[in-house]
Amino acid sequence: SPEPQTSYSFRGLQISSFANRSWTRTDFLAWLGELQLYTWRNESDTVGFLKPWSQGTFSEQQWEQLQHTFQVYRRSFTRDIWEFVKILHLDYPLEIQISGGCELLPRNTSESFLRAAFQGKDVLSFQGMSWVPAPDAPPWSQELCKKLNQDQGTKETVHWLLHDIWPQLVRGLLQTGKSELKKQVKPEAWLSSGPPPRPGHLWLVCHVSGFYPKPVRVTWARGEQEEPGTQQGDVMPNADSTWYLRVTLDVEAAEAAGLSCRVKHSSLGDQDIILYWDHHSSV
Ligand code: 7LP
Repeated sequence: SPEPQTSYSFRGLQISSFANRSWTRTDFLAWLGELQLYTWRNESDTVGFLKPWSQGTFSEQQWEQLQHTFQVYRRSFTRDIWEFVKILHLDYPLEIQISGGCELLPRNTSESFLRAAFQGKDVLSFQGMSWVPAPDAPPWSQELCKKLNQDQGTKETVHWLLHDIWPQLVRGLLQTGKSELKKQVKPEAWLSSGPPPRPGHLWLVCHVSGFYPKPVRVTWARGEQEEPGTQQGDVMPNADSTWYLRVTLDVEAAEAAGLSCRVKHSSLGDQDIILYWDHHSSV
């Protein structure tokens, strides 16, 4: 059952496309929990803030230093890949995705990861103090890791980002973004019937809309007993940055009486929303 979120994970994604020998672009995106905080498009020289609190508790100067590290990295990365492609005889076009993240754990500890994918498949990750090929990666990823592992300076920078900077950034963001991160918005819920799936059956739909944050549990039940065959849809975004979900049930018309839809959400505390099909006036 959903609980007020107590831990937030920080996630960064780099997407690099190399179309041919000369055309390439690299974009970065990063989130704290479900909120995107940063964007850095290929066309831009600087990292863009998507929230007024994106700088966390870093000073202007600390942020400049961090940004400079990333500017150097972006240039070097592109140059490196062109070189690797030649050495390893890889074919264009190629897509490289690098994802990294950090989770704050109890007792002031944290857990971080960094991994890279080539053409959508994992090729390597950073473990402890070195680059390691992914299980089932192509044979050249051994060679690639060997080469990357010779660069002590870069390994130290990666370790510093993963284990010092990211956790520090996240701790700051939890302070500067506090009110937005703690935001709770209650859902409304209503029932409707969909097109009958087959003669003598009803298609019951329970709509839940306007809730925040995203975790929610919606079930069809008879008394306390959850109905088998409940179909949960995908949680969809509303335009006002709240969420929407519908949960459906196919039942024999005669069995619809006594069914209810139950909504559990952190904003509701213990006060689940319960809607009874019997009370619902079908049109
Ligand atoms: C920052 C260090 O991506 C994701 C965060 C990584 C931050 C790394 C850095 O920019 C490059 C420059 O290094 C040189 O200057 C440094 C000081 O500025 C140090 O002195 C360093 O010793 C010196 O060498 C460096 O060029 C680096 O190689 C850039 C890229 C690093 C990198 N590696 C991991 C991901 C590779 C994934 C490739 C996957 C792939 C490759 C080829 C084909 C298919 C798939 N360092």
